[in-house]
Amino acid sequence: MKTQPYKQDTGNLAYKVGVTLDRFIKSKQADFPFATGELSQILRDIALASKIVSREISRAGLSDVTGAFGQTNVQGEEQQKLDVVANVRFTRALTKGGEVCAVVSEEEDLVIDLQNSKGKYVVAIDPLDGSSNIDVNVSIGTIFSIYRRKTATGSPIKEEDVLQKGSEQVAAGYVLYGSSTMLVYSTGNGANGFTYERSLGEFFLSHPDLSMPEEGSIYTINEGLTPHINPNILSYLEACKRAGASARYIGSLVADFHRNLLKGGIYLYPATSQAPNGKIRLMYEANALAFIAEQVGGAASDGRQRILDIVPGSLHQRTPVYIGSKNMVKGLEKSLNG
Ligand code: FBP
Repeated sequence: MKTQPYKQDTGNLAYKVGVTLDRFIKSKQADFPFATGELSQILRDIALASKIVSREISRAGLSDVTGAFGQTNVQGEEQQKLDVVANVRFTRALTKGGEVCAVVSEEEDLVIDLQNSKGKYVVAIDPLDGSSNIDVNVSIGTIFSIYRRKTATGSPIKEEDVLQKGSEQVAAGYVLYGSSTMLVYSTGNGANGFTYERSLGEFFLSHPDLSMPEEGSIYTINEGLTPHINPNILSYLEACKRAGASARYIGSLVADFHRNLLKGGIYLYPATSQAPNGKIRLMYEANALAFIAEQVGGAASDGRQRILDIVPGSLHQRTPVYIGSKNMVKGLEKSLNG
């Protein structure tokens, strides 16, 4: 039978739409030591849930998902309806995907055992980050960490499967629900960003091989905390100001982190006299962003050590967080520890 080779159309008629997240995951699968497609499936599950959550957020004012849900979570925080919606959407997607055996969520007191005897992975997730911004149409996000379980598949979930150091993450990332919805993730070979094309229902590679400037001119802290923090941090902030740095604070960790990743800067959530371990949760906020930060050439510290070296003692433990441009984090550690 006569055939002809496929000729790439070079005209603008059918302009290229770019690399979809799915194709990218497939193309990078070989980079991953345990490449059997399971991790790829988990990333797809997270992408699917984030598309649904992005839709819910974008139409929140038109549907009854704004405001409080009427319950408090283990942190004693009032759950927002969208917190609960996001928690259900991500947990359901990870369950249906079939590769995860347990989920640690900001919205759940205990580890969720997905009763999945073949699941090799544990996911820690902050389904909706930036709760104070949910109902005021300011950027919010989702943060996720992926670990391989330590014990044999099918055996009961043990503490060692869940309370793993951040350096044990096999993948991590975040979704930013901002002027556009973006997903940024890493499997330990650099980090890439994808933008959601709502009309096609697809994430497309928009920010390949992300890198964070080693130096920056943005500092990000809730200034309201300053009367209650270590004076050495105040001197560091004064030095930043004298060096011409600008203050930027959205109040959603994912959005503040993402801006500083692209522009250079440092996010600080220190210990305070009221909260000696700070506010940010290690397992499903700090660890994932620290993984990304290091993959793009930045740094993440609790003031004394790498966030990724912290040995977790409990699911919802908090940690002081200094994350962003490498030289700025180093400068902060120097100010803090003299
Ligand atoms: P949650 O919203 O998921 O609880 O996350 C914590 C957080 O909202 C971060 O996103 C943000 O950076 C910080 O707390 C804001 O804290 P504060 O209101 O004290 O400035």
